[in-house]
Amino acid sequence: MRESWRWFGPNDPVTIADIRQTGATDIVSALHNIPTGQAWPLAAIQEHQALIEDCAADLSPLTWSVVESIPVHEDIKLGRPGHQQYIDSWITSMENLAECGIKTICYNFMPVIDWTRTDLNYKLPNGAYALRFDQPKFAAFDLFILQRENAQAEYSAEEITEAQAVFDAMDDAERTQLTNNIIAGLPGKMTDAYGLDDFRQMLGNYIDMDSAGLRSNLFAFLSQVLPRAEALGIKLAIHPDDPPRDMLGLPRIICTAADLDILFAALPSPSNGITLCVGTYSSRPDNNLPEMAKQFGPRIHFSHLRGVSRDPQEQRSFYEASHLDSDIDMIQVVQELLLEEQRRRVDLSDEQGIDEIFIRPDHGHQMMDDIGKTVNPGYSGIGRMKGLAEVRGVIRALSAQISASSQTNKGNPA
Ligand code: DNO
Repeated sequence: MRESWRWFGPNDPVTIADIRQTGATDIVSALHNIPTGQAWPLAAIQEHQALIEDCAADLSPLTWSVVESIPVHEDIKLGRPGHQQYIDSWITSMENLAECGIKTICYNFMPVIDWTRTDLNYKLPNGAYALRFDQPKFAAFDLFILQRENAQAEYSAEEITEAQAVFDAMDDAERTQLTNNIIAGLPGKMTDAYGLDDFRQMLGNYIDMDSAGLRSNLFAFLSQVLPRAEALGIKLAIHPDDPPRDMLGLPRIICTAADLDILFAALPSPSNGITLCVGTYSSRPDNNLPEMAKQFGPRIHFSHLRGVSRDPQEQRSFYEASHLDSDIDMIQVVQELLLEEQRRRVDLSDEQGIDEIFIRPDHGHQMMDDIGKTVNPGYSGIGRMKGLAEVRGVIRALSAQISASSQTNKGNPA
């Protein structure tokens, strides 16, 4: 298992020198300044790689191992005429990354919005701050701020009344804050910042698109990308839709184990894989994370480790809990990932290196010296380091157990 850490580039307040102190060995990054749809030039990748990897000989080295993400142009998701140029650029970026030895690529296929939260400063009882998604607030945005056409039909009368009350209780500043959080506020988003009018227009492009249509556009994209990825030794790792369900009238197609079954039945290429984002998948109660880690083991190339605590009354609302204290059994998930790596080891001869799973502490609380600093929401320094340290302890303890029991089994063949 390789401990990685997301770095947003030279403007990230958590610097490469900071990351080195966390003990992470690998970096997850992207060229965020290149507009969606344009190919990433080799020289730009090399320059970014040098920022990460060049260091004095007496410092612990860091390696840019994972890309998160190469954004997928909306025209590809919409299957619009002329979208082929964007697929070609995506493939060129992938080829240039392979040339630099960067071979794990996370991406997503969420229309219009990427990940979404309603509160970026949800105060926890211990005084730290977490990210939160509040369903009634989201409905208030959809129904009364965005005033999306036909939105009313997607909510029950009770939900509309509740959303109205939430909306009425907010002042203008809170409404603006909520709007910004949803349409423009989060780091690493695949969409450019826009206003409400553009946002409405972008949503409108999907008015006739259902899940089947979006899925067939994903498969058309992948059927061009995967053969090239295979030839280059690249592993693609699709990130789930966060939160994992349809929203704002948009279809979302990577939400459950059943969605992944459909994906792999259609495109079994070994390069077709997933980012097991534990926090995202566990934002709905019908996803069993340890089971998914086991079922999709060989397809997991990258994993975001964090958990959520869902609201007992409204299971679509959640906050991002501490890495080991959430609704999911993180220890069991890590155990399954380690067992998967062990299977990979058995399947290969000793000389071949196995494809280790890259993990990163996903999101962290804003705590201690993070508070009062400008940090990218979810991407604090101390909060994430706490998450990484906790998860590292679990990995070390379980790895020791797994290797002890495999030694015993070797000594006592059945
Ligand atoms: C949030 C992230 C997402 C993710 C993309 C992957 O913290 O997990 O922004 O990077 O959706 O393509």
